[in-house]
Parts: sequence; structure tokens; C-alpha cells
Amino acid sequence: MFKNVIVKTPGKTYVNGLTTSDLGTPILEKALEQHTFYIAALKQCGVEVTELQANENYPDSTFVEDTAVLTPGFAVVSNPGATTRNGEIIEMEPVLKKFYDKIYRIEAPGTLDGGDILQIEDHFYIGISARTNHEGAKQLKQILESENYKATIVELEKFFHLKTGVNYIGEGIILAAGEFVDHADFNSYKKIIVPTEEEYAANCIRVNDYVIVPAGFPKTKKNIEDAGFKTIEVDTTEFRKLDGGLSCLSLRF
Ligand code: CIR
Repeated sequence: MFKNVIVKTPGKTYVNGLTTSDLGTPILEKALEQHTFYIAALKQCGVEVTELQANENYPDSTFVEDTAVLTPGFAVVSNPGATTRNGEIIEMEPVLKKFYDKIYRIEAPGTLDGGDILQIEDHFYIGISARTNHEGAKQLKQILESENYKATIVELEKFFHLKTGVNYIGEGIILAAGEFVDHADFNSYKKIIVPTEEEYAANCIRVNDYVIVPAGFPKTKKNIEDAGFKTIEVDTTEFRKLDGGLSCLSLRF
């Protein structure tokens, strides 16, 4: 069960954030509205939401997930791989200190984005991407193993972050798209295959009794519901324009 969630409001500079997509510039008003609905969905799941103010110096800082890896007993402050995002951790660490006594850090030359970290029960998967390098992954693996978690490093082929293509929704079930549909590291889990045309919907989040799903992906939503989960749909079009999904917008612990 998650008790807490941290989110950060998109600032006016959000429209200048990083992207690899060709979906156009986000509409700020719509992004703010979608963010409000996202917070309402989280509250419906029964978590306490800590809402951080926008920081205009960091256009991508609404994607708080990338700044940390959180477990019940400790936090790991990441070292984001994009130079324009690296300073986001400076504001996040004091926030985490309110919740955690034990805080580790990923140190340069290691880089690591939280979006590359997937937890499945007591096993963490660490993606090597354009943002998370081998040194960062190695540091996190050591921290996790010292805390009695299992950790596996996964090389990404195409996906932006690990959780862009694979996510855990509980009860032994993963959502798998693209290169993760048949991937040795994940073949021991039950899978809901996300079809190519719905690939974006591989990024759903399980929060307590619900799976929050992005609006507009009916096949995946139905497959999740048929597997016995209750869903809440949230529109994320303005976050998708900057490569962001549901998981990126919060830290859940
Ligand atoms: C970036 O390029 O860093 C942001 N525009 C998107 C970050 C998405 N975060 C995530 O998948 N955890």
C-alpha cells in the first residue's frame, strides 16, 4: 500500500521541456488541468498528496519520478542524466528528508533517472538508457542489494525509459510493450501485452486498489479490467508531448 505521493505543478516553462516526440508543443492550460485531474485520481486511491510548487528554472521538473527511487525504508536521490534536469534533485532532497531518515545518493559519473527503475515486489530492474548509465545502475544495484533487495540491470534497445515499456500492476502481472513483450528478464511474470498502437499505455500505475491508466487506450484498459483490476482513466496528452507518462508525474511510497 502507498501512503504518500509527491507531485510538482508544471511551471510556465513546461512548454520548453525536453522531448523526442513529434506531437507538438504542450498547451500549458491543458497540462495544468490534466495535472489537477491526476492529483484527484491519486486522492481517490487514498494517498496523501504533497504538491510542490512549480520551479520555472526546470521545465521538466513536473516529472518528479526521475529524481528519486523510494522504498518503505530508505530513499535514493538520483542523478538525472539530462543536464537541464540535474538540478531538480537539489529541491527534492529536503522534501524527502521530511519522510526519510535514511537517504542514499547516486554520485557522478553515475547518472540515473527514476523512470528507469521498476520495482516488482522485492526485485528492482534498472534500465540502461540514454539517461541512466552503467555506473549509475551499478551504484543503485549495490545500494539495493545492501538493503536485501534483488536487482537486475536491463539494457534498453529502443524505449526512452525502462518504464516507458514495462510496468508492474501487482498480483504477479506486468504490462509489456515492444521489446519487453518477449524479454528474458520478464518472462517469468504473467503479462498483459500492450499492442503496438497502444504502446503508450504500457505506462500505467497501480496505486492501492486502482490502476490509473492513460485515457484513449481502450484495449489495454479492458485487458487490465478483465484481469480483475479497477481502473481510473486520466488524460495525459500534454505530458505525452514531452515523453512523459503517468508514472513520471509522481513519486509514490
Ligand atoms: C525528459 O525528457 O526528461 C522529460 N521530458 C520526460 C521525462 C519522463 N519521465 C519518466 O518517464 N520518468
